[in-house]
Amino acid sequence: MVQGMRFVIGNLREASEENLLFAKQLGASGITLNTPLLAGRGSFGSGPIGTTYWVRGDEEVPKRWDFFELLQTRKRIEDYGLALEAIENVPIWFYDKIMLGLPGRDEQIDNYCATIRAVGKAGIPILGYHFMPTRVWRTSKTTRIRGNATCSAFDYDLVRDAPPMFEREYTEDDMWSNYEYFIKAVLPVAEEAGVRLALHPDDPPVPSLGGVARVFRNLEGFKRAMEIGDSPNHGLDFCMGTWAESGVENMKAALQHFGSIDKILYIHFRNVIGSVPKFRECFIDEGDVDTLSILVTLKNMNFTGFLIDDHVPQVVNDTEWGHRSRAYATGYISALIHAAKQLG
Ligand SMILES: [Mn+2]
Repeated sequence: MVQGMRFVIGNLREASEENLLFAKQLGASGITLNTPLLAGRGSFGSGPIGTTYWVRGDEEVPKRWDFFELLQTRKRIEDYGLALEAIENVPIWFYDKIMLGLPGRDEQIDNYCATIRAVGKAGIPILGYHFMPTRVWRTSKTTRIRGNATCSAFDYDLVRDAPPMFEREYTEDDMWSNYEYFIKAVLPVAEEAGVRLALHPDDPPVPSLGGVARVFRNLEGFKRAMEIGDSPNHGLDFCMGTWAESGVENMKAALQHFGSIDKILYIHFRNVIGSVPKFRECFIDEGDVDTLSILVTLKNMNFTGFLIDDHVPQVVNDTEWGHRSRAYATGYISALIHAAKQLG
């Protein structure tokens, strides 16, 4: 199915009726799921996804996702007239040993390959992933912005000397070696399964956090990632926010480079104010990125992927997921796409 540039609703944990109706009502053509609540034990039936037990630390915690649940999830979404465009991120415990090069990583790789095969067989075209064993860092989650909304912010100076998160420190060489071991094992499986893997940048894009080097923080790192993992089934989950955290010009250079070689599979479309060592998140209409010009650039590149909102500020009386704020960001993105199609 070839479609033009479009927006979908992202960051959903489950394909609940409320979520799917919300996406449909905002005019989205589809959704993405992020770290969905899948049982991963071959459940053949009963009930919508997300109602299955899920106890972290319990022996029932799954190690992979299975075909039937993924298939039922896709069909459920399509029954609401929406496409399941991608799943972003397996749970971190599916591949923590892979990222850290620990004993047991081969078992995790086998399971990751099984997940890729299941995703492909279920007809889901993209699996997004990141390679951050220390995950996303922010030094404030309650920064006050416009109208007393809150957002997150980051100041590298406060965490440069943060204690290591693991028993040892991991250098850039360590992380490259762990990454190479992983991507070379899983990409052939993705090719066979007809699944495209999309790499999200390290957020925030700083050299190291918690004793672990962050190698996917700039153009050089991403070029190297795409060389090591050289395959038509490998590309970018282009997080505009994260790239802009390293400076708007760096973001534009990466967009130009990877957009022109058709490596951008989809976009996390958010804005940011400031850049490392210090930045804060913001409403989509107030950041450093000229968002309309980015849409025009994408249009002129004949970008045919999709855009989703990403982190959004917490506004008054919103839900924890942020329905109000996400509706605002998504409506803004929808209008930008419409405007860019008229311009350029
Ligand atoms: Mn992102």
